[in-house]
Amino acid sequence: MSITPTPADKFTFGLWTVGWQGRDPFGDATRPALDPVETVTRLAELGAYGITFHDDDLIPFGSSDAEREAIIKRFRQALDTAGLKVPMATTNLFTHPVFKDGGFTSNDRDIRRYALRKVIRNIDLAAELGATTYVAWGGREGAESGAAKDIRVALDRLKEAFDLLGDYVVSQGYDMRFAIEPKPNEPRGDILLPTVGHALAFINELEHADRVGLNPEVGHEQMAGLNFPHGIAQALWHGKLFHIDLNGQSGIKYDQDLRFGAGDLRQAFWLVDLLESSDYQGPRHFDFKPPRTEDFDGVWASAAGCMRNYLILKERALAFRADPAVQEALRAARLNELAQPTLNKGETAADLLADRSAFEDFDVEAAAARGMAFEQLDQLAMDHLLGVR
Ligand code: XLS
Ligand code: MN
Ligand code: MN
Repeated sequence: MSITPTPADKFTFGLWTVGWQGRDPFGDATRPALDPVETVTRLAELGAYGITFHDDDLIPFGSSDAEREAIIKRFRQALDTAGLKVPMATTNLFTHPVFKDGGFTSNDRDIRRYALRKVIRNIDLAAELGATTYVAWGGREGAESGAAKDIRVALDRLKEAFDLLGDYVVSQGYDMRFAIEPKPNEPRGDILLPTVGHALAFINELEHADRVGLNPEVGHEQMAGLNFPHGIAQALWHGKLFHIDLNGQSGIKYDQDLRFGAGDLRQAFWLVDLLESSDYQGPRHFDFKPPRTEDFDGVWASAAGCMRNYLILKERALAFRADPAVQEALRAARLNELAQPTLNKGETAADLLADRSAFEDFDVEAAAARGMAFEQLDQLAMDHLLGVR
C-alpha cells in the first residue's frame, strides 16, 4: 500500500486551515495571508482531492458584488486547472462582531434574519461549485451566563433556521445535505449542541431530518473527554455521518487543531480502522491549524503530514484486521458472539421466561469467571500500531 496521497483517497482541506495566520487570543499573526489560488495549487500538488471554505475565507467580508464575482471567477479557474473539487462549504457566523451573541440564536431578531441571508447566499455559491454538503458549526450559538440565553427557546430558533434552510435547498432543487458540527465550548463559554449525542437528538426534531446529519470533529469530542471513534460509530449506526473533520487533540484542553495523528494516536488508529471498514464514502476532511511556530514550509509539511498519517494508519489498520493472530484473538474475545442476536429468531419474552438455561440453571459464577481476553487483543493492536508486527 502506498502512503503517497492521491485524489482517490478523497483528502480535503479547509481554506482556513493552511490559511490560518496564527492569530490567537494572546498573539498576533505569525504568517502573512495565503492567496486561495496558491492554496488550491499547493494542495493539488500534495495529492489532495478537494478544498472547502467559509464564505469569508474566499470572499473577504464586505466585498462589493463586482469584487465577489471576480474572486469567484479566479477561484473557479484555479480549481479547474488544478482539478480540485469543492465537496463542502460553510458559513462564517462567528468572526464579525455582529455575531457576538450568535447567528441563528442571537437574542437580536434582525441579526438572526441577517445570518439566514448570509447562509443562503453562500449555499447558492456552494451549489454552483458542486458542493453536496453544507456544514453548520454554531460556534457563537451559546452563552457565558445562565439568564443570558433561554436554551429551550434558542433551540426553537435553531430548529427554525434548519427548517427554513431545508425548505430552501428543496425549493431550489439542490442536491445538498446539512452537516451539524458539535463543539462543547470555545469561543462561547458553552455552545449549543455540544456533542455528537446532543446533535443527533436535535436532528430528530427537524422538518428535514433526512437531509441533516453530522460533521463531527476529532478534537471537539475529545475536548469533552469523549471517545471519538465511539461517537463516529454511533453516528454511522444512525446513518448520520455526512462529513468528518479530522485533526489531533491531546485531552481536555482548548481546541488544539493539531495535524491528524498528533495528539491521541490510539484514538486516531481506531478511527481510521472504523472509517475504512464502514460504508462512509465521503471526504476525509482535515480541519487543523499548522502551529503558529511554523513558516510556510512548516504549513505544507503539516498538511502533508495529515494525509501521510491517515494513510499510515490505514495501512496499519488493514494489517491488524488481516493478521490471523488478530482474527483468533477476536474470536477469543467473543466478538463473533456479540454479533449474534441475543434472542432466537421469533423468540418472545414468554419464551425467554420459559428458558430455564437462561436463568434458573444458568451457572452465574462460571460465567463471571470467564476472562474476556481483551488485553491480548489490544496488545496485538499496539504491536501493529507501533510497527513491530
Ligand atoms: C471550529 C470549527 C470550524 C468549523 C467550520 O472550531 O472546527 O472550523 O469546522 O466552521
Ligand atoms: Mn477544532
Ligand atoms: Mn471543524
